[in-house]
Amino acid sequence: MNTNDTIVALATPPGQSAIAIIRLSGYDCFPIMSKITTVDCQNFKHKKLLLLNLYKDKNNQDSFIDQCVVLPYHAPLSYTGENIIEINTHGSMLIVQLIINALLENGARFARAGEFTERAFLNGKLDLIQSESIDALIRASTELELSLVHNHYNGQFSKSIHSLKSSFIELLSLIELELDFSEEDVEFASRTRLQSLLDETEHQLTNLFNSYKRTHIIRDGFSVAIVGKPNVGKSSFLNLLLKKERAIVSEMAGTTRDVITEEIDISGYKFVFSDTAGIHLTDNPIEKEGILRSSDVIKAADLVFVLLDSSKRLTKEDFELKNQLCVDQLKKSDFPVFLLNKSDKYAQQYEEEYLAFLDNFSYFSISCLNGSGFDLIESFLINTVKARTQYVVKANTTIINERQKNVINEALESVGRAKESFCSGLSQEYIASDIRLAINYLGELIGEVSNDDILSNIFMNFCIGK
Ligand SMILES: Nc1nc2c(ncn2[C@@H]2O[C@H](COP(=O)(O)OP(=O)(O)OP(=O)(O)O)[C@@H](O)[C@H]2O)c(=O)[nH]1
Ligand SMILES: [Mg+2]
Repeated sequence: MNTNDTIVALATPPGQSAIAIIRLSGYDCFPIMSKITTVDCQNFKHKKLLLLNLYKDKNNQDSFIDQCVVLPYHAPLSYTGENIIEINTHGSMLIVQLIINALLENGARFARAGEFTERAFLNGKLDLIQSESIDALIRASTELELSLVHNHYNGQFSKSIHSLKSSFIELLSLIELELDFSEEDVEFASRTRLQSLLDETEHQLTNLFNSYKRTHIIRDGFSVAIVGKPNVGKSSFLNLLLKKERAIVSEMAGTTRDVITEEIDISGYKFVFSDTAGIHLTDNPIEKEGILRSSDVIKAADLVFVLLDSSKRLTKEDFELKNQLCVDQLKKSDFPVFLLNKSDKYAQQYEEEYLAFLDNFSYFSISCLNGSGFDLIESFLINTVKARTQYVVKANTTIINERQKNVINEALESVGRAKESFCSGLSQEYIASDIRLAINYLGELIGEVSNDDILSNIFMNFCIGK
C-alpha cells in the first residue's frame, strides 16, 4: 500500500445531482491541481474557498470542463491529515469523469474504497474505532442507530477501552513485579486484590461482548415473523403495516409461497417484517419449500405474530402451530403473540374456544379489512423494542460490528485462561502471558496494534470516496 500517492475519488453518489464533490488528497495535491487550472494552486490558503475554471489542458482554453468551487485544506489540518482539495462541480457524471481523468493524467491515482479514512487512521487523525464509526454513521438508517454510533465517533467508546486497558496494565505490572522478585518470595499484591482485578476486567469484557447481541435490534432491525395457517390474512397484515400493497392477497389459500421481507421505520425504530407461506400439511413441493422457509424465519425472529381467522372455528393446524412454536420458543424468552384477525366478522359463538386456546398468551383483535386494532399493534411493537433497547442506548460501552466482537472475544478468552491459571495456582508467568495477550487485543480493537490485512479487511467495506 502506497500512502505517498495522491488519490482522487468522487465523494458524492454517482448520478445526476445539483452538485458533485471530488476529493483529491496527498502530498502532490496542489501541484497536480495546478496542471488543470490557470491559477497557481501552490499558494492556496487553508480553507479559503475559490472559484476556478478547470481544463483538460490548462494551455488550451477550448478544453474547458467546468467552473468549480474549490476548497483547499493544508496538512495536517484535514480529514486525512494530508493536503486535500475538495472540488465542487456541477452534478453531471460527464463533468466528474472529465475532471477525474484530467487529475489522473496529471499524477493522481484512483482511491480505493475507504482509502481516505484509512489515511486518516494511518496519520493519527482517527483511531480504528472512530474510523469504523464513520462507515456505520453513513449507513445508519434510524436515529437510534445514529446515537449508538455517536459514542464511537466522538471517542467516548475508545476512552472506555483505554481505561479498561489501564486496568489490565495495572494487573500485569503487579504480577510482573512479583516475578522480578520471585527469588525473594515477596508478595506485592494480595491474592484477593489480584482476584478482584481479574474478576472486574472479565466482567467488563463480558458486558462488552454481550452488548453486541443487544445492539443487533438497533443495527439490523427488530425482526417480526408473520405466521399462521393459509388464508388467515398474513399478507393483508403485512400490507397494512407497510401501508402499501406489497404482497399478493387473495381468497385462495396458499397464495404466498416464498418469504416476503420488508424493512420499515416506526417512530425511529427499524423493523423487519417477514410475511410467510401458510403453514399446513401439504404434498405440494413448492408449498413444502415455502413452509420450510417459514420455519427458518420463525427461528431467527425477535418476535412471532401468529394470525388466526377469528371469523371461523380454530382448526387442527392452529393447535399444531401453537404447540410447535411453544416448543421452539421455550429456548427463547419470548412467546408468540396471537392476532385474532378478521374481527369485522368475529364469530362470537367460538369465544370460549378461543379464550381457552389463548390461555395466558398475549393477543390482539384486529381487522386487516378496516384497520381496527392497528394502533394498539403499533404501540405494542414500539414498547417492545423500547424495552429491549433501553439499556443499550443508555450504555456508553457497546460494540457495533463483528470485528470488534471477535477481538473482545479473544481478549475475554485470554482473561478466562489467566483466571484458570490463577485459581489452579500455576506460575505467575502463565497469568502474565495471557494478560499481555488481552492487552494486545484491546490495542488491536482501537488500532494501536494493526497490520495491513486487518486494515484492508476493515476499509474494503467502505464506499469509494470515503
Ligand atoms: N373480512 C376480512 N377479510 C380479510 C381480512 N384480512 C384478510 N382478509 C381476506 O382474507 C383472504 C386471505 O388474505 P391473505 O392476506 O391473502 O391471507 P394469507 O394468510 O396471506 O394467505 P396465504 O398466503 O394463502 O397463506 C383475502 O381474501 C383477504 O381479503 C380481514 O380482516 N377481514
Ligand atoms: Mg399470503
